[in-house]
Amino acid sequence: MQLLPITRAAFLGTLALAPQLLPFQRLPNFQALDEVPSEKAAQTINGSKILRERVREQLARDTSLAGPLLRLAFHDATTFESSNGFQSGGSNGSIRFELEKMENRGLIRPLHVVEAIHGEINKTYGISLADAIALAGAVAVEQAGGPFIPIRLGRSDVSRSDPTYLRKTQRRETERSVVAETMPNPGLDADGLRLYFERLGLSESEFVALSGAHSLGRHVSLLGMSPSCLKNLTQKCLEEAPTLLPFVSSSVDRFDNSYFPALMKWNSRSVFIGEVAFIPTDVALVVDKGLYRHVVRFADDQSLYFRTFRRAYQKLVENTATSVLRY
Ligand SMILES: *[C@@H]1O[C@H](CO)[C@@H](O)[C@H](O)[C@H]1NC(C)=O
Ligand SMILES: *[C@@H]1O[C@H](CO)[C@@H](O)[C@H](O)[C@H]1NC(C)=O
Ligand SMILES: *[C@@H]1O[C@H](CO)[C@@H](O)[C@H](O)[C@H]1NC(C)=O
Ligand SMILES: CC(=O)N[C@H]1CO[C@H](CO)[C@@H](O)[C@@H]1O
Repeated sequence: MQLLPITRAAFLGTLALAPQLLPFQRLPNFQALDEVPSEKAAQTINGSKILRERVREQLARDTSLAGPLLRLAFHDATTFESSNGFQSGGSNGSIRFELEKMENRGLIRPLHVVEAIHGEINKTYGISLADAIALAGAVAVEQAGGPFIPIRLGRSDVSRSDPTYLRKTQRRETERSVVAETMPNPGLDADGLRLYFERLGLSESEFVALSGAHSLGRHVSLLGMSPSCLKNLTQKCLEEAPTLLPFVSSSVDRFDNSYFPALMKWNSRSVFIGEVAFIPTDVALVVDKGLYRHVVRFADDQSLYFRTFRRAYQKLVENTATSVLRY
């Protein structure tokens, strides 16, 4: 039974995190799974293994893919909305149809990588493109030095884009707390972030952990762009931007907790202008006392950060998953 060790590992992964994540589902009988892994589960195990391995190979060749692959998975998943039996968006491969959106600039490259790998395996293993995107994001984290993240699969692919606006706009007192769009607005303040991520089932510590992914990858700078691009900033200009600056840390291709000490350094006003780049939601984690508590904890304890990030990633991408097991 070659499948046995993988089944056991996948199951133990599920078991360890089961209390928070599978509140309404009965856990499968471990013994039964070991003895008779269903044909479909066996296929999924094989398919996810192959897919993870292929993504690892790509990342070994080009470490700068880690940030974009993780961003791809985030952007496919965060559009989820669920209220009163109505559900839309979420991790369902719709990102293919959303590349024109400004916030999705730079995602063509990682999408092509995932599509190419997915195209090789989907006929045999029945893994959707949405599953492949979510798995690739998890592999990017692991390969860049972060935690191993098993995830539930069984997503369906859709053939259109997700809505840009939420059905229900939410806001608290402040002007910048208004949550109207399915993608997070980079101008959200602390209350806006709370509202935005509450919708996705994430706690404060979990969304602060997710923000830590800003330590991975680069952001587009307008420095060095051609005059014609500066006049008309098209998607092509953004895709091919010559200057990509690190966000908050210089270890741009490493998944680590360096984001949090960087925020603390900023808080103590000891960061030089031009040294790092923050967006307003980063700053929101510093100026809000409740959120800043988590920044300090994660700066102090990388393994706590990894565990919290893993849980947050699973919650985010599993909103549309249907399998009971994690792969
Ligand atoms: C899964 O992979 C194992 C080992 O490579 C193979 O023996 C088995 O037949 C595969 N099962 C399916 C359903 O693809
Ligand atoms: C397999 O994936 C490729 C690329 O994502 C897609 O073009 C093709 O239609 C898929 N085929 C099946 C059978 O799902
Ligand atoms: C900007 O570039 C796009 C794509 O090349 C083009 O369709 C559009 O007309 C241009 N806009 C202006 C104002 O030049
Ligand atoms: C736009 C769209 O069709 N979104 C779908 C994404 O997938 C989830 C789960 O399958 C559906 O609930 C959404 O409606």
